[in-house]
Amino acid sequence: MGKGEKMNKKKQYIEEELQKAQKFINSIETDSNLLIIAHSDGDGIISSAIITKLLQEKNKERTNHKFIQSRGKEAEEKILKQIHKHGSNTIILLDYTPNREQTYGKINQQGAKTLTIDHHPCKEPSEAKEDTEKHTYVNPQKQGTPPAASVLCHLLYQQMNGEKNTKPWAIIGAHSDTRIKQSIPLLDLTNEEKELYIPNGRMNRSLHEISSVLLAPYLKKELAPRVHKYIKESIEKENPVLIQEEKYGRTLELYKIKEKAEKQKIKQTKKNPDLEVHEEAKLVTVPIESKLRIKSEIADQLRLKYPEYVIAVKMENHEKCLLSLRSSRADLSKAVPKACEGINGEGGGHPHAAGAAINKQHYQEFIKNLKKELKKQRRSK
Ligand SMILES: [Mn+2]
Repeated sequence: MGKGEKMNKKKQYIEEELQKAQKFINSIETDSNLLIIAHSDGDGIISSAIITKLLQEKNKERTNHKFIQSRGKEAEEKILKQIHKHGSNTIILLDYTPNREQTYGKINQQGAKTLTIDHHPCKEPSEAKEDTEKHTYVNPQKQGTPPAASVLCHLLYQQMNGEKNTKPWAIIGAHSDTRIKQSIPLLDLTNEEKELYIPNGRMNRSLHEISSVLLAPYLKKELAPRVHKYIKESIEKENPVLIQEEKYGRTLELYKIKEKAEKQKIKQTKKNPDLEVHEEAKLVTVPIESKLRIKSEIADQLRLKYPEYVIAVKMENHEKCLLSLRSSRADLSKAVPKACEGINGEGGGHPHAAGAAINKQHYQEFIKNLKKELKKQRRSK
């Protein structure tokens, strides 16, 4: 099969998957109490802004938002609490799939129906994948790497005759998730749009800046709903650079935090204080200390510096070790959950980018397990 043919097949498959979401959204009653739960990164925030816009155009306006940063048991308990607090009967999960057994069951038992639009590999075995009357799951994993969640939301918006052009937003979401390559071919950009958004095949600088600002909710959680609001307004005004233009106005705080993080990041990346190299497993562990959430950015930087290795950047809170892992070769979406088996900790993500939260007492064991898994993967290649 040729490249173009493959892409057409993929497009068709994604379109079919999204028809399930379309059916779900059309079935929402006007007086429904909606709750959108999204990952608190750029991709999640943009996904939720696009879907909120769509719901508004369909006169389904009673919507609450909750942005979730971590994955695992505690996060999922928070989700259940939020649903209870708002008395929501319709839940839309974006860029985020609860992985614990029973979480969907518990939501659906409370009488609420769920729509999930995600692109993360789904943990096995999972009840998430089974569509039921109350539960719709859209995650096009079957034909190559799926695009970013915000691209899926953009395509859904288009399918449902959305009034605005959400392409630039989808590009920003994809960039913030390092999914540009998988996402661009699905956007059908005109030459004019290409020139505007990705001149010379790279993201336009102002879009790039917006993408950087989207990092702020990572650094300061309470900013996520505000960033969401700015983006929604920007989509409404069809102005992708609205946030950037207001760099000196109401989004100034975001830029300040971002700047501070940038400085710390450079310092930490250069310093590499107690960097530990586990040669046999091709693993580098890097402990850092910072009040800002910059570990994933540092992991990204170090991966570029050491492409042969898996990078694990570690930060600690009172009870847990929080890790951002990056790799160019190993499949972390398999190795990290495996390394968590039998210990007090949880983790997972994409093949080349994953995260984990491990109880402090079990950290050494986690590293031991991870090394074992990585060595196994290397042997089987
Ligand atoms: Mn994402």
